[in-house]
Amino acid sequence: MLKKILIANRGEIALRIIRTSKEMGIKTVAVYSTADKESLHVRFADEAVCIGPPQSALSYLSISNIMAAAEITDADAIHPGYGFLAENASFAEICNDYKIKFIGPTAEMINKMGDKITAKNTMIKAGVPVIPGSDGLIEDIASGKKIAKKIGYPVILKATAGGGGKGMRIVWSEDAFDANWDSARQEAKAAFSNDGIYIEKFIEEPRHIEVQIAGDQYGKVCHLSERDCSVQRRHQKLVEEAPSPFLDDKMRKKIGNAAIKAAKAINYESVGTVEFLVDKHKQFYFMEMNTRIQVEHTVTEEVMDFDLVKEQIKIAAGVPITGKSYFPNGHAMECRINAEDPYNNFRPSPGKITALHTPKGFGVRVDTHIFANYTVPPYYDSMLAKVIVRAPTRQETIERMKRALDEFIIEGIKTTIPFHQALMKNQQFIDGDFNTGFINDFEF
Ligand code: MV4
Repeated sequence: MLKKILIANRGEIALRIIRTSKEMGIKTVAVYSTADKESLHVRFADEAVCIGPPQSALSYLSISNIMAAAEITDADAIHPGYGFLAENASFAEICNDYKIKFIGPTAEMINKMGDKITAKNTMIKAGVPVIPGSDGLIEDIASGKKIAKKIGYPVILKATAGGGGKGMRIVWSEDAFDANWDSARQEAKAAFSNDGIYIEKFIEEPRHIEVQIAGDQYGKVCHLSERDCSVQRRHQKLVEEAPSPFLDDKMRKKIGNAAIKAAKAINYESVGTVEFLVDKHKQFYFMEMNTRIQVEHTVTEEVMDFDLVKEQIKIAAGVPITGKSYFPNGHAMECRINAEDPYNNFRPSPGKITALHTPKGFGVRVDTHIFANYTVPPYYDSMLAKVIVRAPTRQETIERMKRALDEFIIEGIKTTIPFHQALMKNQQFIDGDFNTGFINDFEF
């Protein structure tokens, strides 16, 4: 088993990893920027190393500073958490060169899923359904238009280096093609230094349903059912739940098996997530694969009664998995509480938390790094806490979530708690009748 893990992250996920490591008898090393000196991950880890000033680029994204911290503390593994370097293939490669186990997939696996056209071609070969579209990169405007006409409008232009919505443009008709082509290419070039674009049929009002998978070093892969993440705003997830209210057991089995096929196609090692778009006819299509532990892994943990970070560490240490797939028990839901003002276009609201009470009680879990008198720094992601509740049914889960949100007191800064309270009372949400476009129309 691993002896000492350096956690190349901050906030709630750093705490999450420390907790499981402790339970496994593994020592932990925290790294922190000067802005996070007083953070809980620094206090709860066995050792802590300062890796630079507040700006992420000079601290949590500084590979050389993090490798130096791993060397001086003699860590034998690095857990990247999510965000920052979690899907950085060269970081995984450098860890490998230093004989430090990167707790995640290999650089090659990250690259295969990081380039979207490569990922899509791999899925076609593996027999996983993909969205109809161009056969790889589009060479020029003229061939792009020809393909769009063949597919039929509306189409969507996507950056091969993209993900999360950057460099993406919906084109409703041929006369709008040129302008969208230019702006998609420019945005992709600026964001990824790669202006490669491909085309797909635009699926209207899809649901975002993702399957949690785990694969070991010996080629075994299992799924741990799905999460519905359709409630998003500007590609930021707000609420996630498991199981999806949209799927029955038959379809759950189908999408789970497709996810296993997807992971096996790249010999995937570690925990990961295969994202699907699901249209109103319940056709599902591979969208992308996240090669990391995700924010919303907690809802799967609750319905599966299974520690995903523990599994991820065991896989990294070379422990084989059973290869059996599992189905959910009851229902779980997560609300992401951000330091943002929901009445003001979700504007960031950093600052000092002057009073705090977190929800507690049966079926309630709060994963957070905040405490009373903590100052939320302006430099990082605005997520403060995840409220995760579980109950036997979706209806009871929503009632429990309402109760938990009512108990959550955060004073001194604005948070998204009022937004979630309103959402839990929305009839469409209660009925499970929503898709990725829902929040755009949600009157709040
Ligand atoms: C799509 C789509 C409709 N049709 N592709 C958004 C992020 C990126 N990962 C892919 N995305 C989408 N791709 C086709 N062919 C709609 C979206 C999309 C979306 C997907 C999941 C969750 C929220 C979304 C919000 C807007 C658009």
